[in-house]
Amino acid sequence: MLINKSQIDSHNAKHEKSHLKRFEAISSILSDEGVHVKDILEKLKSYQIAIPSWALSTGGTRFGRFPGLGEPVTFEQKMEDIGLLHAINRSSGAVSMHIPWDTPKDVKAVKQMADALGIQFDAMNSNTFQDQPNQKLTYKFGSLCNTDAAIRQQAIDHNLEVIEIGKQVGSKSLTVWLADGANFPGQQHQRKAFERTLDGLKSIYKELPEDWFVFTEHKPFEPAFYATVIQDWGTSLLLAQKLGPKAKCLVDLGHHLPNCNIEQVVSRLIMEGKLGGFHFNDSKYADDDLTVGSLRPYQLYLIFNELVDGVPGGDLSKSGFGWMIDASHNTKDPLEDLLQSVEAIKIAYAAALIIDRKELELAQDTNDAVKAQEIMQHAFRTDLRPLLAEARLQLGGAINPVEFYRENHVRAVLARQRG
Ligand code: RM4
Ligand code: MN
Ligand code: MN
Repeated sequence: MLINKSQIDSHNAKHEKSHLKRFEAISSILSDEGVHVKDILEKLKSYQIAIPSWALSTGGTRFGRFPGLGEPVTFEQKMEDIGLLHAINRSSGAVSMHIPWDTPKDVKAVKQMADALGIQFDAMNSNTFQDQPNQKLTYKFGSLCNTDAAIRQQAIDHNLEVIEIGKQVGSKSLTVWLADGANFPGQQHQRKAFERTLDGLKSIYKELPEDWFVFTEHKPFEPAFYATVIQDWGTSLLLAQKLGPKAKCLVDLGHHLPNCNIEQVVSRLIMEGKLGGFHFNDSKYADDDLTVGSLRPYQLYLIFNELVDGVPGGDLSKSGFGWMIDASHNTKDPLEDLLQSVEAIKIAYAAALIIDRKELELAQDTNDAVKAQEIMQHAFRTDLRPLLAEARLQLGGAINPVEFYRENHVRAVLARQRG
């Protein structure tokens, strides 16, 4: 299914008047506050968030999955769905591929399709956390950390294959998330498991193209319930430091123990030049993979505050970091959920851009906690949705993405086409 311009135009025509009223009101308030609205619009317009190829279908839990209608089966259909999202919100112009879930039969054709839809290839994701049909050796006791050298080699070879596919589509990075770890105390020699993992990553690092990065993604538990090998950002940073300048750390928001100060982790990683990118989601407990911003929008905003502060000019599209949504939308239409997630990310970004940084610094330097909180919460509580809508409008997207999706019965059309 393709979204045509007349659908977008008729949606926007219906909303334009009320949008303009809201946009002009907030623009004039922001200008009075010394904010350059045009500059913010440009930043919002150029900031793209990658959709992982596995997020277009309804997720599940280990207890069950309740798939919806019209879900994509082939990688081409997944690309088509990302194209739909991008046509609606003009902010989802990138895909993050997972191998082997989405190994394309014809890489060239997939690249052509992406080009036609205006979609870039973000980080590649390897998978050594499951056994695939016809796989020689099992990852039951880990991949890169495994005590068996042949299994470690199999995992290394898989990652090298992923890089090869990535090169063909124009990706520039590889994300390695390992399920490696132990379920029982004493099961695994902690230091040796780390050293074997580091050795494996070194072999992968050696084969990285010049202009590529490798990201390690930490996670404190699950599927290993006693200890994972890359359990937190400390271990991830250690690996990145030992590997070299092309190794960085990927922060999945759900991969932290409750109450972890993620914005501080982000700040430290930027400071060390070791932040690689994000997997956005939200959670109450751990790796819940809920819609971004559905539970802790303030935390998300604090993370963007660190990003805007840490990236020159606050222009995140030029940061080189990877930006991906990693959510599961168990009971929602995945496309609607992704539209909501992208919106939440951009709201947090916009709010971080309007923080009065000079005043904030002054408050911090004079230990004025009250003033600092006023400044931070003022930006957070300013309704910036009209800016997002305006950015979309300028790029030919829909003023109200979810409403557009529903008005045009996108899911019903997909269901009719795909069954
Ligand atoms: C993990 C992690 C990875 C993702 C897998 C499917 O929890 O978030 O990024 O590839 O799930
Ligand atoms: Mn993730
Ligand atoms: Mn996860």
